[in-house]
Amino acid sequence: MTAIVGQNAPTKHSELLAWVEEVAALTKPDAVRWCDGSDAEWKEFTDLLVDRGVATRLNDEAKPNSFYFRSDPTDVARVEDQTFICTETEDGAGPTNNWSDPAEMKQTMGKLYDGCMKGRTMFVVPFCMGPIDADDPKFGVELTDSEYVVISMKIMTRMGKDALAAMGTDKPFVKCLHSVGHPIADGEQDVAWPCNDTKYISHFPETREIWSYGSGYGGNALLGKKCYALRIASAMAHDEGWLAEHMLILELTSPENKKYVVCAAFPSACGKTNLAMLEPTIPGWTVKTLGDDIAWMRFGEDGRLYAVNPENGFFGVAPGTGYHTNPNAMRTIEKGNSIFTNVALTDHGDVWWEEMTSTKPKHLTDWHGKSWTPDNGEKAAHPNSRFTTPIDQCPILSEDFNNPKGVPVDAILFGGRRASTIPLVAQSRDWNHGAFMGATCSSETTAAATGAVGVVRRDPMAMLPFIGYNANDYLQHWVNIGEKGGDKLPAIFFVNWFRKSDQGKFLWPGFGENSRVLEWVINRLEGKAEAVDTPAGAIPAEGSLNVDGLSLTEEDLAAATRFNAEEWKQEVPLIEEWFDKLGDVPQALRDELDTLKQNLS
Ligand code: GTP
Ligand code: SPV
Ligand code: MN
Repeated sequence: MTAIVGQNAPTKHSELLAWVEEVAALTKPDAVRWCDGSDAEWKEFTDLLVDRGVATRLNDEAKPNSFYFRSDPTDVARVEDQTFICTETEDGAGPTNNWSDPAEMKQTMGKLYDGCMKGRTMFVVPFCMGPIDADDPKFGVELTDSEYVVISMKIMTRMGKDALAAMGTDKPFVKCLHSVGHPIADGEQDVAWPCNDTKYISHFPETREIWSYGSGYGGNALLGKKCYALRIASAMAHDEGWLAEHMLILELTSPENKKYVVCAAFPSACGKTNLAMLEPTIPGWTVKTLGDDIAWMRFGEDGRLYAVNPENGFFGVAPGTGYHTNPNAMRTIEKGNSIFTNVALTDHGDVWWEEMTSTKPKHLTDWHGKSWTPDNGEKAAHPNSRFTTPIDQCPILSEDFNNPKGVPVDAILFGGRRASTIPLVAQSRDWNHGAFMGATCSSETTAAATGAVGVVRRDPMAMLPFIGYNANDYLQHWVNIGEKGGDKLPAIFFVNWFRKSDQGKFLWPGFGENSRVLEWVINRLEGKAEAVDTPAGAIPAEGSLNVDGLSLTEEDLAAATRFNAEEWKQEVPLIEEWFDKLGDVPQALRDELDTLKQNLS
């Protein structure tokens, strides 16, 4: 094994070489291959996957250079139950994470990793999260036995030889170890989607390592994404005084040609990709995209917070995406060079999913590989089926996407999927009130993680599954950032596109119409919009939200935007319960809860 690793290694990074050798000795692959991220490599891998019958090449006229995968039906989402934060003390992982002692976890997983790559190749995938020419580039190397992961990492990160070269001989990097956990015995046939019923997604924030086993699904397997850019990076950010957040980044230009940057944190499958690429329905406003899932925010020399998207592609929820909801996502994927997972396949070799078009195709092959017709009563695409597509294909990508300094943030939105209580938009009084809004953020669970869907749970800053350390320390970190940043910090708002009528229909039309809320947010910053103070924050005064041309009844508008004291009185005990569960909540946030209670009484 040593010979294979040493001979063709395109680096002299001694720590990397030693680690590759160590992992190869443990996992025992048939070969080790260093990935360069080139187009030739992509072609080689995708050709191979198609030849093996693992991937389907889509019709070149519809989606050039694009590939379709069906996963094992049990491997379709993040596995939060099997996600661990392994810190020296249990307190390090806090009250919201699964904890394991690092040594114990390494022992358990070491046994699983022993020989787990037999019959496969181990790929060495160097990557950088964020621009490689940043002052302090954040490198990672993923060792994986999955070709699907390699080609996905090419889309999602700055992957390959440039990242490896920039790592030099001694730059620090996050060690990301991944195996599908499915060795191939001599003479055995591989399966289309190798994985294992035993899964572990383990993080060692103190030593900046990730060990993932048993799954090929996005958030479990593309380790640059949630594992690194949120769980490990949030721990780095805590130590280094910045923020790693589950946020989209968008740039908004007003009719006066003034630019603003808005970041927004919504839980998984709650509208980040859609808002990030929004096509405003109100005249004079334009949106450009910087990111749809993760924002790293650091203080600039002027004391403001600057946001960078560490990713290089979109891993978007397919169902619900169409020209009527997110035309810019459709334009992005139509340029091709994309991967589609667990959607349905048309008879013409193109992809389809629920609500992509208003009329359903007459016949499809569904995500299980079964023949599907509109009357069979089943969803053709899995609710968490995804497209993986390069960000530079987005027609409205901001010119600042590759700017290593990032863009100065004017406003932060927190949001969730709540059928009641939470108004369409509310502005916080100040940073700590905004941090309280974030800390108490709640949402109905979605198909992005395994488990029940539609259950309301607290999801602080939409980071519940992604905080790589103690959630109370994380919340204190937000309070500390407030003290450090003072009045140069972004204003914080709360939004809810998902409030429902008594009949169960969404009150607010959402999607492009959310531009009206963005306009109100900017007008608040400019002192141009009237608001009414409520215990939940400042909500639009009558007439201050632009509803020109919006087809919505007065009643629905009122119901979508209203503050309802009765609903909030029922919310308070739920927040108290949440704070009790957290235990050691920062005093500044407990004070906010007291203020809320006083204001309600
Ligand atoms: P992750 O990638 O899991 O982090 O999800 P996300 O937050 O990027 O969510 P995304 O934008 O992909 O939206 C998830 C689902 O919510 C899709 O089915 C969308 O069609 C739907 N959705 C997004 N925005 C809106 C909205 O404004 N109103 C309504 N009703 N649905 C929306
Ligand atoms: C999410 O679940 O929030 C996602 C998809 O963005 S995953 O990469 O699986 O985390
Ligand atoms: Mn996400």
